[in-house]
Amino acid sequence: MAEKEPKSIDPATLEMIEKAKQDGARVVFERAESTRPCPIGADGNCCSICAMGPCRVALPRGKEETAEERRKRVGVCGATPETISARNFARMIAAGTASHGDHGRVMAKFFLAIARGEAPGYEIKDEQKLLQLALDLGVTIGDRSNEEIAIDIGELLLNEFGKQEGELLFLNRAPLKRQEIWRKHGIAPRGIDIEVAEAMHRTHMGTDQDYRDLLIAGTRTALADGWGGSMIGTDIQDIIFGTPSPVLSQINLGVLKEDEVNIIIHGHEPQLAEMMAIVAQTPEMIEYAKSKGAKGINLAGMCCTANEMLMRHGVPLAGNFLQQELAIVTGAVEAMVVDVQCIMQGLVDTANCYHTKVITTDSRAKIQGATHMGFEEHNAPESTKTIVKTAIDNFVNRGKNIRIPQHKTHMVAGFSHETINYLLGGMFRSSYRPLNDNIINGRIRGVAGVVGCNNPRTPHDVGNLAMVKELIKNDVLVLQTGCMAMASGKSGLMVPEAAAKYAGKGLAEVCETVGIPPVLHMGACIDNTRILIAATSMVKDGGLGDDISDLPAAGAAPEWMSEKAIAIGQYFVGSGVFTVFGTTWPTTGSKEVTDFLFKDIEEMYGGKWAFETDPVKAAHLMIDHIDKKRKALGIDKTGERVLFDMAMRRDLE
Ligand code: XCC
Repeated sequence: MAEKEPKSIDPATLEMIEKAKQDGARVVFERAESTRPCPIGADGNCCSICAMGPCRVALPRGKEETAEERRKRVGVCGATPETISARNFARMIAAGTASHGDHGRVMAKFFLAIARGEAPGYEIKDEQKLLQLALDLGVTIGDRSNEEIAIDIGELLLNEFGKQEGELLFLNRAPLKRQEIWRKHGIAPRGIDIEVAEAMHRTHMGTDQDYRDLLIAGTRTALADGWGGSMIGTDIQDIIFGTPSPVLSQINLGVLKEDEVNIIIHGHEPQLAEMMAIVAQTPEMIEYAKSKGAKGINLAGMCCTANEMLMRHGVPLAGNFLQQELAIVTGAVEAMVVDVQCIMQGLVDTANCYHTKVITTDSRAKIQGATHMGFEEHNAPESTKTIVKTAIDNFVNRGKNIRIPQHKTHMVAGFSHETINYLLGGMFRSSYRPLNDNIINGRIRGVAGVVGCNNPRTPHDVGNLAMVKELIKNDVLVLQTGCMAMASGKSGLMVPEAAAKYAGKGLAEVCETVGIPPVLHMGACIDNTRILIAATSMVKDGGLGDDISDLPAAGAAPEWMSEKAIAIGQYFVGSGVFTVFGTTWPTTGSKEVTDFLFKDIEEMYGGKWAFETDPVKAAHLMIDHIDKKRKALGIDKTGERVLFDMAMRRDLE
């Protein structure tokens, strides 16, 4: 990043970075300057999996890659740069898959607890989705109660994690051709945990030392995330908490309120947050807040828990990943309540400069210096009340140094696959037909998923905005999740009026007719599976080929940072999608590995990776790919629209 370049495109973020400096509080933007990335590790050229190393196998500066140099570029065990690079990459996939998988497993157990009446305060909210899932999984419906059906479904899904052989059940949701590709290449995952465990074993010192084999196994692991752990998580969350439908809310640090108790919920698993949304609004808690001098309780979200709460309750979003510490810098946050994933340890240090309490709630994610208040699902209302009360009690400790940036933007979220289906086709004829038709007639050029994180190695939200604007200007409908969805929300791209302002003529016309924004918020990162299902529905609706790889579609994560993002990218590639990442690429240290991921893999799976740090150029890589697919489908030339009269119709019959 050039020295003078602003650290963010978002004025609220810039304002709080300044305030942090004045207050002597450390935040991620500053740490990213003092801790530069290790160039050897960044290229995937460092192996630290055994105690003979860590071994660095980078080509020394100024040296030519001669055959002799090449022979020297190995670890103590003789591992080549390809093996080291592929091993590191496969381990990233395994960690990402494990994280989403563990989330999905917790949801499956939670679902069973609800069905068995062991989690008071929760219920099955979406009966239709429950019954649909029962049909998909072959669970008997008959005249059984929802709970009885749910127990069977819960047991089946929980079994997906420990299953040792066969195939994951949700693979059969994919287009038939896709399933054949997976089987042909031996990458149909057997179970979720076994794929993660095997990836860890293969990458142990002295096991799999063929980079292609490692990457193929890595793809199978990633598919166990997309069509396994994540998909189970999304489906169950919809059944328990409700399938999202369009909801209007607001985003950015300006949603915090000076005269109320501000509680931020941050992380990924929504069971506590769901209860928090209920408990924080009870008269008992509001009265308690008033007794401490506050006007009420203001709940706001951060990262993916925020996306979950936004989609189902319209709870405002305080911001995305890089804004977590900045919320504390406002001086107005009583409690930062966190669960799992993407929670910076730096929160505690920032909070020490203010009155904010950082409260960890999950037994798997404690932070030294934070207050741990374990959330008990079996006693959820009471345990949530204790957390909310702790936040309220902290209101009186607020200092005078409070500044809430006056920036917030309206946004519409809640575009689940079911909602898109309904909006396009109506309740009784819901289908993707209108979308497919508009792609075929060229009003919509294609579809792009732009997802993923923020990364302080690239200016905050800049890559997302440039990419998304370029795509919609070129009539590409954009689907978003995670922190990138929030970036678009903050920039005003997620309201229906954005279509006329930013979208190309064709896309704008369709958006205006249906009444949707040109950029659709589909949820948290775990909900990238909604994009897989949407893509599958497009294939099944006909006219756009017979596999996901035939669709005029592409994916991207311009500001990624987490291992989960790599797992997601790899399951998209393994599902046939061209996927472009920005910021940095972890295998540049090995030409062979990079070539395999960027070229050769396409022959096998129909999808491949690309890396491009310029978001507009990256958008054009996606558009070029979309055009290539349109051409292959024979829909690249938009013919004259012919209106058929009755005589012409009769001639056709
Ligand atoms: Fe984390 Fe999901 Fe990335 Fe955001 S997008 S930084 S993974 S919160 Ni998931």
